[in-house]
Amino acid sequence: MTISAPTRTVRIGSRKSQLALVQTYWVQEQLQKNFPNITFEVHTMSTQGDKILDVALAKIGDKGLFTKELELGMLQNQTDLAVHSLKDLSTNLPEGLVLGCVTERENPADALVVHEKFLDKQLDTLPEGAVIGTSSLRRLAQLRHHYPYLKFKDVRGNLNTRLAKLDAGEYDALILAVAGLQRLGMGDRIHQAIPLEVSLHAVGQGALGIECRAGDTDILDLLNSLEDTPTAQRCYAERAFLRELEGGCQVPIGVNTKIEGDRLTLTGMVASLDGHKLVKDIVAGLSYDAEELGIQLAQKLREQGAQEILDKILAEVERS
Ligand code: DPM
Repeated sequence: MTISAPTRTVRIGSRKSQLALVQTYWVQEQLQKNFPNITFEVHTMSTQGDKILDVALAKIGDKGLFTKELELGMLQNQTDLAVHSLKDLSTNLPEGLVLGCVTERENPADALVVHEKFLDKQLDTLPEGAVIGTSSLRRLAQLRHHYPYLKFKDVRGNLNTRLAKLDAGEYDALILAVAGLQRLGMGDRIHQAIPLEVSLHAVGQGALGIECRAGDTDILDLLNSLEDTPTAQRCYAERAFLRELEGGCQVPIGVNTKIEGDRLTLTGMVASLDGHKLVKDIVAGLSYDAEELGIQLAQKLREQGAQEILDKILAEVERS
């Protein structure tokens, strides 16, 4: 079967959340534009992560929480590709599946969203004891490091649920991804983009990763048309860094990357949950060597104690 055959239908797997659907419909539209003779269908599925809403993310672990059912769909030939927020996609994919492309990244930063009583405040000027909602260990550890006088409280649920809890006064502020808020048309809730000096973002944040079967060259050709090379190189460096540290998605590991000409700069940090220990370093080299740079940075941070920090967190999360 060739991809130009007018009868071909390509089945796209997606989670059902509002954000997932916005992202998937965007991918469908781009593919439809690039390949008008192919029919692109969206198949929605619930993942484990959508069902377990009452347990802190850190405790349920992260092994494919938001991706497993979508991956099974491809392996069982019910779908041909799956659209993910790249940051939710494990750095070790199941046998038989590959990262087919990485799309152009939006602003990868974290955002501060405040209750109306704090509209005149910034992260720096929130009062002692202000309650910040987040269930990201990465955000928690970095903010505790910089603002030890703030309070932190877990928050789950989709964006609308979280914002409703904030507006109802359960929290004084939330930390959310700029990209997610923007894609849902809620960019006006972004009170402050958090500076990178305070919070390094998650690996792959702000980019979409599209997964497909290894060796499915028809699909890989289609996905190639959506790849943004600079974003892909940055994300390959970030993912190699995370993979090398054997961190899942739910660990206090943050990154930032820049590409200037053919040079890629990767900054990374690992922090303890109480924010007391934070190791951070930077590497630079040819963007062509993206994965090598990620591995180098992981080794550098390990020499500064990153492994001990991570081992301790793993033990703590298992015990709790
Ligand atoms: C992962 C994390 C979170 C999501 C952990 C982290 C945030 C959880 C929370 C791996 N996935 O960032 O340290 O704060 O409770 C998620 C969001 C997006 C993709 C929402 C968000 C949108 C942004 C994007 C949940 N996954 O981070 O506010 O596509 O990068």
